Amino acid sequence: MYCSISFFCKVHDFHSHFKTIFMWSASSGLGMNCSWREYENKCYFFSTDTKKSWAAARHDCVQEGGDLVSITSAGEDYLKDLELPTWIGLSDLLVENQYAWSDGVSAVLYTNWNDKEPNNAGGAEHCVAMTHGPLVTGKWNDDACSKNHSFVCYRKKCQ
Ligand SMILES: [Ca+2]
Ligand SMILES: [Ca+2]
Repeated sequence: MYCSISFFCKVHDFHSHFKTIFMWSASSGLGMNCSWREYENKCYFFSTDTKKSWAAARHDCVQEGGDLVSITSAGEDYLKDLELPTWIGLSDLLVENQYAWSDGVSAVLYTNWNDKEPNNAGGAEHCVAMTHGPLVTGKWNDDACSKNHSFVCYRKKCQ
């Protein structure tokens, strides 16, 4: 179930710098599937229950006016809400070992690879998912793009 921006919004401030926007449909009761959140002037969607291939996940994000998330700094506060592994917008689909963000804009200046990643296992790993590292959650792994994972979209504004 994918949520439309047209659903009702309610804003919660639960600590000083993190504003969460909960979205739900009053009539259909779809609320628990909806999770758009505003963080530092961008709007994120977390597909908690929905798992898709990297391309299908990206398609959903684009349909909603966004893209798979680009991570360009170490601001990872939202990781605590994710079910891992989770697709992000990074891939080397075009040229092996040359990673690019799917939004076509963000430069790959920051990376957070897990130990021994990216390893392009079997010569067939071209899409990047956040996963668990030995000590910290949110480390990156190149994975097979056809696997069904949760995903995070982002767009510039929530409304
Ligand atoms: Ca690769
Ligand atoms: Ca890998």
